[in-house]
Amino acid sequence: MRMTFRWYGEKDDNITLQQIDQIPGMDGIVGALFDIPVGDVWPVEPLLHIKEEAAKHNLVFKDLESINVHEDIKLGLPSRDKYIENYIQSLKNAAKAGIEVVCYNFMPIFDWTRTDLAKPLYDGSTCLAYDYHLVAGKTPQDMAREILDNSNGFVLPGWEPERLQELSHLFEQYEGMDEDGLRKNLAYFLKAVVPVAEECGIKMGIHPDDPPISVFGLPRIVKNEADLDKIAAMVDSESNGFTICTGSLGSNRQNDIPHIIRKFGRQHRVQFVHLRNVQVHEPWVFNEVAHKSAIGSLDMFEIAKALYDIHFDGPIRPDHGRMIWGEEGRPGYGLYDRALGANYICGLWDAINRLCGQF
Ligand code: DNO
Repeated sequence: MRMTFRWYGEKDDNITLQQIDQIPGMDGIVGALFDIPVGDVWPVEPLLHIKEEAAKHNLVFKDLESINVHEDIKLGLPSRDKYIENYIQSLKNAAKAGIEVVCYNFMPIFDWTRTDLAKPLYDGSTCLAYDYHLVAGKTPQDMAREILDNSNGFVLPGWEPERLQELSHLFEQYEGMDEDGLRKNLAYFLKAVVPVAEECGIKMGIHPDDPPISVFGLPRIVKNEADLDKIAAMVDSESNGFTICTGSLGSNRQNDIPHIIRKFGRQHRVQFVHLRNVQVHEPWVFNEVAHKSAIGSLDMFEIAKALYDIHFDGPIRPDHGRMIWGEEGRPGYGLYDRALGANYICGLWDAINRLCGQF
């Protein structure tokens, strides 16, 4: 595996590459071009620039999160072909810059959603949390406003202001679309994009819906094993793969993550892994916690063991961390707790490697 850390770039991150390099066991960064509007082509040069900067700090840059999919593609509008062409060009350019893995999602309108970005825990740390009781009675606008107002001045991934300005219009456009309708649009996209990804050596990994349940009546199609089966069947290629995000899938206790990893790992469809622990209090009421198994609902050892068993050699990143030790930063993406998470995962991996001793 390649241990990686999500980095928002020189302009947008308060964490430096040097700090990331100082985290034991860190191999690389996961990056993106945050100033390119969704749907436009990503050029090669700025990707090469990130690669060079990362290399100065002994870090590789092979993983993108995310080239976001334009809403017109998800909606299946006639204009989608133009955006698909652009997506294909972005993949080709990414490949020229040495990118191997591209994460994306197919969630209508909202990317991840939370009802609290700074829920206090018993020890004074804060974390991201979701409670479906708190969504009832809220409008999408309320939710968007709350998330943007509480982001400590940072742009949050997937919450691009230009998209959110059009919320009401977007909701109208999705009226009447069910899961099958959205699935058809994903299949159309994948049939066009995956052959090119395969040709240029890129593995695509769709990110699960976060949380994996319909929010505000919008369809969601990446929630569980059955959904992943349907996506895998859309295009028979390793480049049509998955980002296994344990915090997203794991917020539904019905999802058996080690089993999902083994099953899709055998098909060589696990391309990227986000490791995060969550404490699930009741269905659709959960908060994020430190990575250590005993603290949350997920057995991180079993998850790491499943990854080891499939000989996973792609990127793993510690996902959302809490805010600890007085840090102020982008919610979910502070330095300290993610660094602790990476160290914990490396410890698990070393121990499994020593015990099973294969690679
Ligand atoms: C949130 C992230 C998501 C993720 C996208 C992938 O913190 O996990 O924004 O990057 O859903 O496309």
